[in-house]
Amino acid sequence: MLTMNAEFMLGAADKSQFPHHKYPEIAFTGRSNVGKSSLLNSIVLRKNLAHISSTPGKTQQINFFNVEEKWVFADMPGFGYASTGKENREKWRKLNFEYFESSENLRLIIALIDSRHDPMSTDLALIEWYEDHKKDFLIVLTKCDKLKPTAIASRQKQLEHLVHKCSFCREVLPYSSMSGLGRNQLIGILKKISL
Ligand SMILES: Nc1nc2c(ncn2[C@@H]2O[C@H](COP(=O)(O)OP(=O)(O)OP(=O)(O)O)[C@@H](O)[C@H]2O)c(=O)[nH]1
Ligand SMILES: [Mg+2]
Repeated sequence: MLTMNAEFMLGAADKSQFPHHKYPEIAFTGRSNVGKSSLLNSIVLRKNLAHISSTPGKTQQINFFNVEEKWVFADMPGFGYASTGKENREKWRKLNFEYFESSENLRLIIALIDSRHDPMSTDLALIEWYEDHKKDFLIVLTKCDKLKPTAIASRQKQLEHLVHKCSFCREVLPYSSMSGLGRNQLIGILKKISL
């Protein structure tokens, strides 16, 4: 498998820092520790492009990466980390929604959900928001290497049922950054995206 060219562009802690460029943007969202940075690294097949952390909730900015001069990936700050205070939650909300609302190049939001757990209320609220605001999104079930095939299938069914009335959900994709499960399908989806 070929690695992809990928370059860190910048980290944005507020709206004034969002980058301007000519590529379609893909945003990676989900709770802290769900595996956003690992997913990003697994797509480009580089271990350390996006910083992987065992301490959740560290990244409080949106990190932008130019990939293959084809896409810009936005690694969003994670949510739901228990020790994050009210002030941080408010900052997180503002940064995320300002980005979703103002990015003209945003073409797909990848909503990551840990395949081992039920989705959190924040996951569901975000999905509802994407649907209401007509934002194309894709649900990626992470860390599937930790589950048996039957458990993966039932988690996939659960999520498919949750979104069965959504017009903007592309699909629910089982994924593992470790085994590569789902990578080819995901790249297939990315390749069809244009501005
Ligand atoms: N087994 C397994 N572990 C994974 C997988 N993806 C991520 N992890 C582990 O989950 C932990 C968190 O991964 P990250 O990629 O840093 O998660 P994140 O969503 O970027 O976290 P924040 O940036 O803190 O929001 C790390 O210890 C990873 O090694 C996967 O597909 N399989
Ligand atoms: Mg991360």
